[in-house]
Amino acid sequence: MTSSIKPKPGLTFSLVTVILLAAGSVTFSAEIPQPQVAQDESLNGQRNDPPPPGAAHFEDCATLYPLLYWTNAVQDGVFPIKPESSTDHFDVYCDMTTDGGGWTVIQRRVDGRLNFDRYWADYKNGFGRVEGEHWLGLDKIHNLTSQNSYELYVELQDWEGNFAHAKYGAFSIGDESTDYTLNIGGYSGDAGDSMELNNGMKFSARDVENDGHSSRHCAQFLSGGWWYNNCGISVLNGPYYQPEDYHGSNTGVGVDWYYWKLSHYYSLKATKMMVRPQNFIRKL
Ligand SMILES: [Ca+2]
Repeated sequence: MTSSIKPKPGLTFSLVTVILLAAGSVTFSAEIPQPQVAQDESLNGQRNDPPPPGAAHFEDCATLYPLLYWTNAVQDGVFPIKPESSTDHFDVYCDMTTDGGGWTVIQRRVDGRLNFDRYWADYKNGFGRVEGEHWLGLDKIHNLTSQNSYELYVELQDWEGNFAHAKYGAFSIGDESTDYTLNIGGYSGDAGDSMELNNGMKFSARDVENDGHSSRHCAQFLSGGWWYNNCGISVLNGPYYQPEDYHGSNTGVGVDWYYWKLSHYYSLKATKMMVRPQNFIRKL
């Protein structure tokens, strides 16, 4: 290692921050990663650069939250994490403000710039940019949700400025040998439960048909990867439509969460899926 090593553009880290935990006698030192603008065009694969200082400390955004809290630095942003079973660190978007914070975002739609009609390999590895529209990747979601008991928060926004959410007290997916089988349950919220019907289903993508519909290839028919049943009542990875595009549409295809609008013909404006350990405590 020489002095020629430069930090990656866009990455800045505050140096040592000492936190005196409530016990008083325990001193914990860590370098706190600051929110950053990710430079990666794609989430495919692992990053090759050395792990940023502090990255190895955080298995998800929930484990990072206390450090931000005790330094009065709680804010949403992009941070590096490394789940227990991951071979390397990677960037995620941390939602530190919704419903107590500590959420690791696994999917986000905001403006339709990113194409979600993709093949298995893209859904496996992830695509997009974590500070904007993206799919974190099935391997990473598996690594996250297999290290603890996790919950899922789904935030939805419509074109009239309304928000709704669906929270699931239990959420995990299997590894690729199971085709990322979905385990989900324990719904609460005001968006309606449009996902427990998919419990136990394998993931499907444009080139992999694992759905429960006997005559339709759901991932092709609805143009996005998902844990389809037959084909089901939620597709947050469906094609994105602007209001002038979807109004009057009778295709039933889009960014769909049936039980909020009680319709397959309303394509949502924004979605966010994020995970957090069930035992997360907001403030120490
Ligand atoms: Ca089928």
